[in-house]
Amino acid sequence: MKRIAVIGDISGFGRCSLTASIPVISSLGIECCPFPTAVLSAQTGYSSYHFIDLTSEFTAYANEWQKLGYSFDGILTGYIASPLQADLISSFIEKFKTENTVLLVDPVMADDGEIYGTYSNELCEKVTEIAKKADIITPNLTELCVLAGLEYSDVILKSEDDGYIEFIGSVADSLLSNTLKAVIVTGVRFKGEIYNIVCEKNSRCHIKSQIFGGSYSGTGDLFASVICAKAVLGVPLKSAVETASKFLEKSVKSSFYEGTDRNDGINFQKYLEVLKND
Ligand code: PXL
Repeated sequence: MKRIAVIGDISGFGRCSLTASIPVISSLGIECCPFPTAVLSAQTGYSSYHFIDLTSEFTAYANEWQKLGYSFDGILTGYIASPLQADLISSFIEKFKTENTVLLVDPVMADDGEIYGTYSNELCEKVTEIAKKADIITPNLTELCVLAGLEYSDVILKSEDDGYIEFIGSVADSLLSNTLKAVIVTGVRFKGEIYNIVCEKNSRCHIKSQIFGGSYSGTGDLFASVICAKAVLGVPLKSAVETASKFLEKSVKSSFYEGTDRNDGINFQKYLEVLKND
């Protein structure tokens, strides 16, 4: 059986990070090995939560995995709690990534033109360095701007132009390298629809979805988990992104009509079957 290591927090409420990755990856017939970086009573969007930082346990946990001698078909990283944790994740990648491992880095840092409160400049720089080691990254538009060194306000000025999606694609292309084989820019709003833009060395395409309400907790984590699992299974990225977009559109639609609070995440549990359709 294929195996993916997921480095991330576990939050009691918010349907994000590990509570999103474990069901998605498992439902695709892949063993999901959680590497918990923190335990939270609820994700950080809630007005109050208890945060148990597991950074001091990181090395001992990784050492035990090394002793077991297991290897991974995929490694997935997302939300990072501190610069020290970023360094530890870098060393984890050095130890566990082989030439057969798909490394998907979701460069969680920012959204809607704003850097998250818990992400310092130092942490953003470290996330940018980790992203360079990845095979696939899944930034939203704000994170793409940070990675490419562009001002979000300059990019958004073009958001009414016919060539907007092509322009974002060209920015994403500029990040591709010998290591970084694919950049998937997620959740770009354009002319009343939401676009996921897939940029690979010799191809570029986009998949559109309908918009229901604003942003919800955990959608980026669910998306990255689907893409990592599908990549490990050898599914072409365009098809993986089509499946992930359909899965998210249905889950967001259900939550929107139910009136779910954005912090509580989306009703993805009802639609895990959609993931198997390719
Ligand atoms: O979904 C990203 C995420 C993951 N983990 C925690 C978070 C967030 C976003 O706010 O707070 C703890």
